[in-house]
Amino acid sequence: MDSFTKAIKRYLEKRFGNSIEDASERQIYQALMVITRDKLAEKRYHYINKLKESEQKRVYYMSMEFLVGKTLRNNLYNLGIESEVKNFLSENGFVLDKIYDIEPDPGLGNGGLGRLASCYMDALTSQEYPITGFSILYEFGIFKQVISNGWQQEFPDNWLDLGKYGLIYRSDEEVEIKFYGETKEQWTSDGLRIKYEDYTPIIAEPYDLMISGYETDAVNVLRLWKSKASGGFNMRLFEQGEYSKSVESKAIAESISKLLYPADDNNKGKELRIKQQYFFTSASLQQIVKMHYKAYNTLDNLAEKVVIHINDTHPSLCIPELMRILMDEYEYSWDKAWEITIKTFAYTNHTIMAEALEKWSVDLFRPILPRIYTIISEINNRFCKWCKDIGASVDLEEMSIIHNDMIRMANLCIVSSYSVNGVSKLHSDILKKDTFKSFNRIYPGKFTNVTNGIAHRRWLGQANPELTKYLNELLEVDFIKDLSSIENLLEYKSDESVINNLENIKKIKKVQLAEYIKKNTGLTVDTNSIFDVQIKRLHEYKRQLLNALHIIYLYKEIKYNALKPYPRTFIFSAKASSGYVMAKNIIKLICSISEIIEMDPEVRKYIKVVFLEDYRVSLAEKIIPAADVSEQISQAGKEASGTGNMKLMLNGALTLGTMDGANVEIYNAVGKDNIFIFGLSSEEVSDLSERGYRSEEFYQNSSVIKETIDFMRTLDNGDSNFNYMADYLVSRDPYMCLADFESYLEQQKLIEKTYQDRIKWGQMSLVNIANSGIFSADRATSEYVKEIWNIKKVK
Ligand code: GFP
Repeated sequence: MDSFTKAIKRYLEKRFGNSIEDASERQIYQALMVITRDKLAEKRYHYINKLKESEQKRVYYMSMEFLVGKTLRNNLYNLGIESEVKNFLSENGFVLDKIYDIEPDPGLGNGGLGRLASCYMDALTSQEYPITGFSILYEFGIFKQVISNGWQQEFPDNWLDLGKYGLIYRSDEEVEIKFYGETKEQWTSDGLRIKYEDYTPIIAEPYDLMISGYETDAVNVLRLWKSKASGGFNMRLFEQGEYSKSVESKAIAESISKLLYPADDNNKGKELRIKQQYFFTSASLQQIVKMHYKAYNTLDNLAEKVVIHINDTHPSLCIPELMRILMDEYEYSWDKAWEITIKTFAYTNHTIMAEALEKWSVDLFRPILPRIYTIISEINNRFCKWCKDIGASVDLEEMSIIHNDMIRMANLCIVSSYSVNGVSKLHSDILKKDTFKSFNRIYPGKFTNVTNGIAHRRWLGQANPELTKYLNELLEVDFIKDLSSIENLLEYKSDESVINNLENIKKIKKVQLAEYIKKNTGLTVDTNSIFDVQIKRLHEYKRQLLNALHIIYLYKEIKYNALKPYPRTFIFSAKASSGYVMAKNIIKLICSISEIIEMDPEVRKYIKVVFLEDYRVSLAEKIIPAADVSEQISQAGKEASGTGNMKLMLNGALTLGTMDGANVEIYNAVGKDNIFIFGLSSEEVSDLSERGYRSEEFYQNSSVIKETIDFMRTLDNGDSNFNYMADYLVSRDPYMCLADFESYLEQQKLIEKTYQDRIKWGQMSLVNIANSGIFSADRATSEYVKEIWNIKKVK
C-alpha cells in the first residue's frame, strides 16, 4: 500500500508538477486510474508467465459488447486496498466517492448481453481461469439519453476523454484486415495458393483493459481493437486517377470503430455492421493464431489449447476467418482446417426474437468480404451434402446456411461449433424444441444450457456495502468469495431482529436513491412507499407498457373510485434504441403519466412515477439495492433469461414476473410463496398466437381493461400520446399486454397487501437473498468451464 500511495504522489509530481496538496480532483483521478492500471499490468506479468509455462488451454471470449461498468472502484475493491486509498485521500482532503464519480461508465454495450460478458470476465478472473475478451474500442459507446418533454433524445458519449487512462496501447501487436478486392487462385511451386488483390487494408490497433479478480493473483485482459487507416492513401490508385478509391481506407477506418450499434437497429447501416464484425473477429483471430503458433510451432493442436466462445452471432465471422487463416496462411487442406475449426468454437444464443437473428444478404456481403463469402458458401455446400449423405430427413429450407440469398449467421454458428447453449432452462428448451429443432435432431448432444449468472461482488459487495457488511457480521462466512454460503441466512428467517435489520438497510438504500431522484428529477419520493422497479432496455416484449397500464388503472381508481392504495413509487429507467419509434412512445407515455400524477395532489399522495434518464451500469448500482419489487414481466417465451431479475433478488427485492427466462428458476429456488407470478405460460402464448390473438376481444370482454383504456384516452391533452397508445393496445398489442392484464393486477394487489405485513415481507425478502447463490456468475462460469470449455485454473 505504501508503494501505491508513493506512486500516486510521484505521478502527480512528474505528470503535473504538483504535490498532492495542490492537486485537483481531476489530477487525482488520472493518477489513481494510471497507477491502478499499472499495478494490475505488473501483476499480470507474473500471471501470464505462469500461464505460458503451464501451456494450458485458454478461452477467448468474443463479444461485440462488454458493459464493464466503472473500473476504478472495482479494481481497488478487488485489490483489497479500497479503504486504505480512501483514508489516504481523506487525509489529504479528497473524497474517494467524488473521484469515482469522475470516471465515465464505458457504454460499450446495449444491455444484458454486454453486461453478462463483463460479469463473466470478472467471475472467471476471480476464479483464476485464463480468459481473454475481445471487442471493439468504440469511440462513442451507447448514447447519453436526455428526456426532453417526455421524449428521448440521444447525445454522443465521448467516454474515452476520461476513460482512456484505464487502457494500455499495445502498438507492437497491430494487425492488418483486408476488405473488398478480389481473390485469385494461383499455382505456385508449393501448390495452389490464394492471392488477394486490390483490397482495402485497415489496421487494427490493440488497447488492453486490465480485468482484476477478487483476492487473486490473476489479471486477465479485455482487448479492444481500434481501426486506423493503413498508411494514408493508395499512391497507385491516386496516380491512376481513382481519387476517391485512393482514400477509401481512411474513410472506412474512420467509421469502423466510431460507434456502437444500437440493438434492434439491424436494418440500418448493415454494411458498416458487417465491417465491424469482420474487423474485430479477424484482428482477434490473427492474434490468437499467431500467439499459438509462436508457442507451439504448429496449429495442429489449436483445439486442444484454445476455445473461442462466440457471444451471440455477432462474432460468427470468426468461423470462416479461422478457416481462411488455416488454409490461406498456413496451408492446411479444407478437411484438416475444418476438423480443427469445429472443435474450437462454442456458441451462446441470447435471443429467439426473429429480428435479432442476424441475416446478411449475399449481394451486400460478397463484395465486402469476397474470400470469407466463398468459405461460408463452401461450408454450406458441404453441410447440405452431408445432410443428404446421412439420409437425414431434414428441412434444408430451415437449416441451410444460405437461403434465398441470405446468409443466416445462427445456422453458421450451429453447424460450425461443438457446443450451442441457451441462457436459461426454458430458453434452452425452446431452442431445442422450436427455434432450432431440426438442428437438434441431427446434432444430438450439441445443444445445452447454462443459466446466466451475475458478478455478485459488484452487485452486492460494491453496490450494497451496508448489506454486505451486515451479512458478513451475521453469517460469519465469506459469501463474497463463495455466494452459495449465503444460504446460511435461512436460519434467521424467524428472527425478527434480523428481519428488522434487513428492513433498516433497505431503508438506508431507499433514502440514498431518493436523494439521487430529487437531485436528478426534482421529484420528492416517499421512502416509506413501495419502490417498484423496472429497469432494462426498452423493448415491447419486456412490456414496460403493461406496467404503465397498471399505473393508469391505479390513477383512475384513486381519482374516481376513492381507492386509497398503500403508497408506491414506480421507478423506470431504460434506453430505447434510437430508431425504435414504439419504444420511444412508451417512454413518452410513462413520462406523461408521471407529469399528470405530479400535478394532482389527490393522487400523488399515493403513487408517483419516476423515469430516471440515462440508464447505465452505475445507475443500476444505485437503484437495485433500493428496490422492493422487481418487475420481470416480459411476455412468456421471449426473455431468454434476464439478469436484472437476479441482481434485484440478491438485494432483497421480490420478483413480480411471468414464467419466463430465469424467472422460472428463481421461482424454483425461492418457492411459490416467495414470488409473485402471473400471466400466460410460454405454451399458452404460442397456442394463443396460433389461434390468432385479437386484443380487441380482451378489451371488449373485460370491464376492467375497457375502463382502464377508456380512461387512458381521457388523459390525452394533445401533447401526449395516450390516444395513440390506447389505439395500439386495442388494435395490435403484439406482446399480449391485455391478455395478461387482469392476472397482473391481481398479483399487484397481493403485493400491496403483503408489503403491509412487514414481518412477512421481510421473511420473503430474506428467503430471496438466501437463495440467490445459484445465480452467481461463479456458478454459471463453472458450468462453462466444466461442461463446455474444459479448462483449468492457472496455478
Ligand atoms: C439478452 C437477453 C436477456 C439475457 C441477456 C444475457 O439481453 O434475456 O439475459 O441477453 O444473456 F434478452 P438484452 O439485450 O435483452 O438486455
